[in-house]
Amino acid sequence: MLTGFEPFHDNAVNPSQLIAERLNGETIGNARVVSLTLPVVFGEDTRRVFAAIDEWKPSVVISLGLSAGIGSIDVEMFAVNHRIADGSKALPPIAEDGPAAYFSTLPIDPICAAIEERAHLPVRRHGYAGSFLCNHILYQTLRHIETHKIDCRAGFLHLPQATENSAKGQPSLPLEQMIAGVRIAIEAAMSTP
Ligand code: PCA
Repeated sequence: MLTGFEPFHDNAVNPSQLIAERLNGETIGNARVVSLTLPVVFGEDTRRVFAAIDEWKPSVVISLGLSAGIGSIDVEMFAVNHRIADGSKALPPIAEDGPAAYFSTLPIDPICAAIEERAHLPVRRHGYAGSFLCNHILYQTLRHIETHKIDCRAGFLHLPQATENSAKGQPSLPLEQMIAGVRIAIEAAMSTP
């Protein structure tokens, strides 16, 4: 299962949505991709993802999001238990009784190696997914899987702006290349024991 996010803030286009939609229905290796586009709204993101996991029973969930300003595909290592709150500088916890962090359960190094060697794209193994919706969806997805004892791997890839939609001089990657990179990441996630 692949998730992307709708446009948010001043990003008129979100490549994560375009990539999730493009790969929807594709067969990669022996896996069929099902995609979901999420609104950038705390609570609505998780409501839809939990329902989809429970209905589709995926063996792998890869969530995608835009990180405007990066020039590589960032494979996130973990999600932390905090989130941005409206109108406040405080970072309240996502789950009062939750652990400080959840580690991605994707095979991160094989994914990075596959993106670099087979898609020839810049890729980084990255610390964590921030304080906004991308960290939120990763934390909550991993928490849902763990607390319900679901047999499923999950993780997150942050993407640069698509070159087609970015201002001149801004870091970006062409959309088609990112689609190829995510396809290879899915293949690596599915084929790594
Ligand atoms: N990026 C944001 C939220 C939605 C998205 O695509 C983030 O990095 O949290």
